[in-house]
Amino acid sequence: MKKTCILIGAPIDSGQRRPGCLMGPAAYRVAGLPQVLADLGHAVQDRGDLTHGALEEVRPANPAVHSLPQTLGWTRALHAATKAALDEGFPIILGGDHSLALGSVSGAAAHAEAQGRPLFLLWLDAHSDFHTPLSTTSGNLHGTPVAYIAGREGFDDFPPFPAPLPAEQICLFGIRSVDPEEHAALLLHDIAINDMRVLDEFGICAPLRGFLDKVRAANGMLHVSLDVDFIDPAHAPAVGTTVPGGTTVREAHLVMELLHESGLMTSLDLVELNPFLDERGRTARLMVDLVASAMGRKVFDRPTRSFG
Ligand code: B3U
Ligand code: MN
Ligand code: MN
Repeated sequence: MKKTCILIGAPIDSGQRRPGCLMGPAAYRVAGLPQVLADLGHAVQDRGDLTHGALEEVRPANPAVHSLPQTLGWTRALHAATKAALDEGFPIILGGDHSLALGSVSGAAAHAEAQGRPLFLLWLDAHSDFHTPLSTTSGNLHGTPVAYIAGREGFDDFPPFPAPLPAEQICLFGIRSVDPEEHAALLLHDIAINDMRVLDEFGICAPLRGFLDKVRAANGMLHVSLDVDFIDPAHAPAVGTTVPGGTTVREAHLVMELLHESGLMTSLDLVELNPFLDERGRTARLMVDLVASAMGRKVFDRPTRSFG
């Protein structure tokens, strides 16, 4: 199905401490994302880069937390932009660090609520990002969006999340770095955690198909949040928090191809690309190729599983 892709640049660095993610939107454009989508037959509207708007003075309850006013500003801006874009087409948010998902997913949730449809979340990441602003020890708010989305307490400074997603509607995929407090909190929630152990044993297909079947059965919307570190740093080096043991290029493409075949994905974040750490643009180009697979690029255009 051809879509109207709405590109929203989110040049955000404030959710972590290593500068460079703010160059992400420019790198995706330089790597040819708009043209790749157009060549696949989609309409493309590039809305340019957002700004975070006016900043309020807020002091975090946890002194480790930094850049809270900026993160709140981005959350509001991305909430509004993603919600509005969903009325018109398929938003692709070009990050920016993962704190952008505080806004993009809350915007998607508000849209889904207005449609009377449940929102599902596929989180493709080495990290579980399940800290709250109270529990984080790094103080980096890019480690918190899943907790916000799932309705954990500790987000008093943030706009209330529209309707926190029940655990069954969240699926973490590719996980291999979880802090002790996140680990304890995740055990209290019934979120599907497909860590690398699970993916090594069962592969990508079975767990992903299981989740997509749930989305389809519920007539749900599906937001996909793709963190560069989902992919092994050997293939995707342009990321601040490299964690070895990630997915291969082939597995990552397969995830994207299954998402495309499902026809279920309704919005997408591309996060944590730090072009300053890249090797001649290879990570940016890989991310663009993954988006192409998610949006319909195939080696052969034939029905799936026809091998005869
Ligand atoms: N859990 C750690 C590390 C981390 C989370 N997300 C990323 N890194 N990219 C933290 O700082 O919260
Ligand atoms: Mn992340
Ligand atoms: Mn990560």
